[in-house]
Amino acid sequence: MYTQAMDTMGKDAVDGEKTIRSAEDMQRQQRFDAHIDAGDFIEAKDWMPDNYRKTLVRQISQHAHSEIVGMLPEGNWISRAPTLKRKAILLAKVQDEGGHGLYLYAAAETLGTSRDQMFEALHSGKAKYSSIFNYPTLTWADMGTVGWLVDGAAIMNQVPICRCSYAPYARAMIRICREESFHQRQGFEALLTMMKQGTDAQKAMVQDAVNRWWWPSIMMFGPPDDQSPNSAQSMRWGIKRISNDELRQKFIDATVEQARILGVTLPDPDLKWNEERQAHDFGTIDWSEFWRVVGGDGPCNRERLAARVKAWDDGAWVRDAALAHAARQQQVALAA
Ligand code: FAQ
Repeated sequence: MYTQAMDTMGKDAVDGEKTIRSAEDMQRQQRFDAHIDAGDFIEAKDWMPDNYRKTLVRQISQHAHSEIVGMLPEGNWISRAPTLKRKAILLAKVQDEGGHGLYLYAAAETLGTSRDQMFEALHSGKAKYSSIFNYPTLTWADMGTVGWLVDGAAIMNQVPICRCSYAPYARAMIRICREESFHQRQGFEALLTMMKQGTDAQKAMVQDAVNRWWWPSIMMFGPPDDQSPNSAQSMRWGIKRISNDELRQKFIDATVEQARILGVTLPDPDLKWNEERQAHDFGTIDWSEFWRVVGGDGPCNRERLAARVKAWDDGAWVRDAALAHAARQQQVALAA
């Protein structure tokens, strides 16, 4: 009996340690929950639950990859922009997207995931990036339409992320949103110029681009709320502030009026104002297309991934040279 008690005590000491550790964890968890409930920001050095960290890395890396892959459909048109002004605007926009990717990779790095790990995940096809960038940019009107609709959808989705509970992500998003706003406006202005001053052929080109980009743009917000596995927890944690469906509806409502000003038709016969809901009803989204594209079988998935892998491989000598230079500088500093 005594011996057993001794044994039990020994075990208890070990279990006791566990109890103390989990009690500490519980306290940390309670403090974390209280911060989230109060709408406070979480900083990189603060304690956070593992799943909160994982969810952030998943979303931020997915977002960063979207910006970087998103440079490709537009980069395709830099050498073919119709005027010097349009070329300068497009160059600046594509450079901005590169910058956004870098802020976001840096935000994900604060969570303990290295850039190499994120690139490896992208290049091996494990990591996701936005479905929208797997569609081709066939004409110059696609440049205006990507700015108007794709950047327009991106801003609608990203403004609430400026209030994301993870502070480094929220801070990155403030600057990104300012730039995205310019991107959306330049797209709208490029289309307005074609629609108001262009030839019939140019107007038809705009309408064709809008027809092709409309449905993929409204898919950007992600699956419907009742089929979105991550939404409930991300909303609870304040990572997402507004749901996929609510953002999609806000985007559609805002875009209808802009389409009227442009003089283009949105390719949805079921799109109409619903007085009772004070919102537009719209047609059924083809979610099988969305999941096919997300799963790797969109029109340009293979091309996009191959371009990123090639850029990575072609850049190996630059990374090697930078590392060799840094090592040399260190040697010089040590010798001095
Ligand atoms: N494409 O449970 P949810 C831009 C995945 S940047 C591909 O609802 P969540 C700038 C999702 O990851 C555009 N995959 O997921 C620009 C999840 O899979 P997982 C990118 C998608 O995270 C403009 C699964 O489906 N913006 O455009 C998509 O709660 C012009 C279930 O979905 C951001 O990334 C999709 N569209 O909500 C650049 C913003 N939708 O990860 C160049 C930040 C969903 O479990 C030119 N991200 N999935 O394997 C977000 O706000 C969220 O991650 C959502 C998805 C809303 C995209």
